[in-house]
Amino acid sequence: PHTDSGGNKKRVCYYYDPRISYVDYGETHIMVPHRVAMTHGLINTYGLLDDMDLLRVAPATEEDLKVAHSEEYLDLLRRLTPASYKHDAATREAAERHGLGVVRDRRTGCSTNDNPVIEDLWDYCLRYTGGSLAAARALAGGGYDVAVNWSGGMHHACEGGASGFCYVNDIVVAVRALLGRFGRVLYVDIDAHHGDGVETTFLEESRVMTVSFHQYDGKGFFFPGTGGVDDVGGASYRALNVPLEAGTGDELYHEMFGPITERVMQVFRPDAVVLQCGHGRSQLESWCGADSLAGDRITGLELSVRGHAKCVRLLLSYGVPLLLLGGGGYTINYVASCWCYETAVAIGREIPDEIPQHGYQEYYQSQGYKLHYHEARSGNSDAQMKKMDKVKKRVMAQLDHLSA
Ligand code: TV1
Ligand code: CA
Ligand code: ZN
Repeated sequence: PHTDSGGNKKRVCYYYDPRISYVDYGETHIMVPHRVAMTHGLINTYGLLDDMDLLRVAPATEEDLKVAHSEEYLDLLRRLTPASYKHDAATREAAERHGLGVVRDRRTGCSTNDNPVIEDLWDYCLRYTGGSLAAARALAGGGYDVAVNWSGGMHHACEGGASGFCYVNDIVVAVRALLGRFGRVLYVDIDAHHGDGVETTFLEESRVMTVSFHQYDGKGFFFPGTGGVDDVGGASYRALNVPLEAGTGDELYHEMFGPITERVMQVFRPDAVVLQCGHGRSQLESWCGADSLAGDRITGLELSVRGHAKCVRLLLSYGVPLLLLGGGGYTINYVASCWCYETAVAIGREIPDEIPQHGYQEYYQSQGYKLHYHEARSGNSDAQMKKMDKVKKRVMAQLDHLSA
């Protein structure tokens, strides 16, 4: 019974480490690792664990992380603690040079603590990266068709530093592991932010292609400000960016996603695919709204759970090994609903909308205890559709360079 549209049962493995869900970015921070425990709670209560193998693995090692980061940065990460950050000026300066702690933005002059120096930082990094690495190895071993790590997907971390809540780039580590077995690896990023760290890392790697769909304002207000349609990774055309306007709903999103990924599959012919499933709607209004960015109200992308999961469905349909990773997502009950549903999609099971009784039940009250809390918003405006059609044509033309 558990088959995809092609009638094939997918062999799925899944990583979950309860230790990650106790990690605390700070009381006011919007990144809440507890959401992976909530996701796991839903997955468990829907009985999805019966249809997947649980990957229980040791954390990554420092050696594993060296394929993605400089030794200098790793040395810092390993020894950084809230106490050393607070009491040792040299450590504090080094941290801030690498994007950690309270950092002042040179352009805006604003201070941010996106990447706080938290308790057990190093252990956290080793654990979520260990999950992505184990998942990649499970695919490389040939025993699975889909591997899942909802605690991974930290796409902004770069070689020498932290960025956008990401300390270690587990995606880079996982992609390199996949390259040990697969000839070409495609990275698709549906997080509402540009997957800049992964894109930059693989610009010179001819066996990797990166494609990011994200909210983009052309003015650099919306983080990280990169990923315009003409950002194609120089002459290689293996970095593709699909900038979207705030308010983009299911219909418009899939006018872009389906045709673009289909063409990518055709011209790049990947042997494995990595999908970063950052939640499509970024709930940052309270901070990025009218008060801090005068007049520029950021509404985020407006995908429904089904619309978001359609990306998973489409990429599954190619029958190429698929690594599913988490990423952003800041309304934790929505994130858990979305990732639970996507896990069900991966194993090919329909699950009821009504959330079964379980320990985290109370989190879902505001959404009426329904998985699908938000139905597809009816269409975007004609003007927006036309504008996006132009972007699509540009992207398609860029893809022609790869087919040559
Ligand atoms: C501490 C406490 C940090 C509350 C950060 C929102 C906070 C944000 C906080 C926040 C917040 C950002 C910037 C500003 C660059 C800075 C996991 C000029 C209410 C993958 C990362 C977004 C997204 C970073 C990560 C962004 C991901 N937005 N409250 N910080 N400076 N940083 O804009 O792609 O989802 O918001
Ligand atoms: Ca993205
Ligand atoms: Zn994001």
